[in-house]
Amino acid sequence: TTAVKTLTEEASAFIRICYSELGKTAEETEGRLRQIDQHIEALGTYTHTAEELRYGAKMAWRNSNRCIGRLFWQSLEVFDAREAQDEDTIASHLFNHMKYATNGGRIRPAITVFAPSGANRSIRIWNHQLVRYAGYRKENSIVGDPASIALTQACEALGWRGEGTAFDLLPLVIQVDSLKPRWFALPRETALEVPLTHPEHEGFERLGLRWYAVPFVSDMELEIGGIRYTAAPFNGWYMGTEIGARNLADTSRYNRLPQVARLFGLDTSTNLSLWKDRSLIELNIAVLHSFKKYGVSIVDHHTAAEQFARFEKQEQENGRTVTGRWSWLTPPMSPATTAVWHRSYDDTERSPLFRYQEPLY
Ligand code: HEM
Ligand code: NRG
Repeated sequence: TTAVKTLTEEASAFIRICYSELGKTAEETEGRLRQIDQHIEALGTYTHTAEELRYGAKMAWRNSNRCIGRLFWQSLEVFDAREAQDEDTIASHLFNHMKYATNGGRIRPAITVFAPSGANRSIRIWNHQLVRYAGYRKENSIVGDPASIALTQACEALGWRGEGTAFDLLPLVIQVDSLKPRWFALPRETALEVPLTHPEHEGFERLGLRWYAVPFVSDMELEIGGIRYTAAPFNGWYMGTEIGARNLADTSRYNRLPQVARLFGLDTSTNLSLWKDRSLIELNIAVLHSFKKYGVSIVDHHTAAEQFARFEKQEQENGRTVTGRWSWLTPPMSPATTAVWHRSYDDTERSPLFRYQEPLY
């Protein structure tokens, strides 16, 4: 029963909510709706004001059902880069965003919004995240991040060469329209990284583990009022388990639990020793400890779940309901110790929102 909505309908649904939350008068709202109708009539599309873009991006974060970090949705910094046309200008906007957000470790949530897709134009960032490690398939093994193998091959096909370590930083890959994409190596100061140490085990640093400071998701589309922003990279800060319980632990990612278990002398010959569980704890302690020691913002999953409960309360107080996806909101460690586990969530998708788009490689 999902009727296809027209651009005019989507625009008007967005403007009504947005303008009411911003405390605009009925005259302002109706005037803007008439103006948008005329634009769509004449041009087939319309252009958001800077204020609509700013608030629409915040609403999209607020509507992100899989995100546990939504308490801070109002503090999002929105960079309007809709005028950027060529790859060099786009890259320099991205580098500026990265420096602003990284902020020496005191991470600031931000989004940069590039021109929306239109009749014969589109801007796409090929990277899943602006900072991520390459992955190389060897004879009998994989070096680096297995999740990056396809993008790494695409970068190599464009002429990029990595050093071949387990933690090579991939370049940015930017595509404008259907031109050949161009790649840009990350300037050192745009990609802060944290070497992992353990508060009680000196030998831990010899595992040579590290992770980058800021998750900048760069391959999702931001849709506001029927307008599709195909390049709109955003960042917050990490929840520790994303790194310690998934990126470094999953067998289909860095798969480092066996090494951690050996370091701590755990019995890996039987499930009964709970060596995976104990290794997960030690690895996650190392992640939180190292980020703190390095002065890089991070949140543990217990605090994040408490903050999410405050978000739910705050939304309720403002007369709004919260949508969410339980299977993503529930942290991958000790899930039943958080309140999220013991509840259910309505996974209805509301616009403005972030959605996946087809990879171009
Ligand atoms: C997903 C935490 C900021 C939008 C997630 C996930 C976590 C998380 C833990 C699940 C990731 C996974 O399991 O792979 C946080 C924290 C933030 C934050 C701690 C700190 C401020 C943001 C911001 C935005 C955002 C600034 C957008 C403006 C999203 C979206 C997803 C997501 C769209 C789903 C991603 C996907 O489907 O792959 N967040 N987030 N988050 N977050 Fe947040
Ligand atoms: N799990 C992914 C990152 C997904 C988004 N997480 C955030 N977003 N914290 C990973 O790299 O582990 N954010 O905008 O802060």
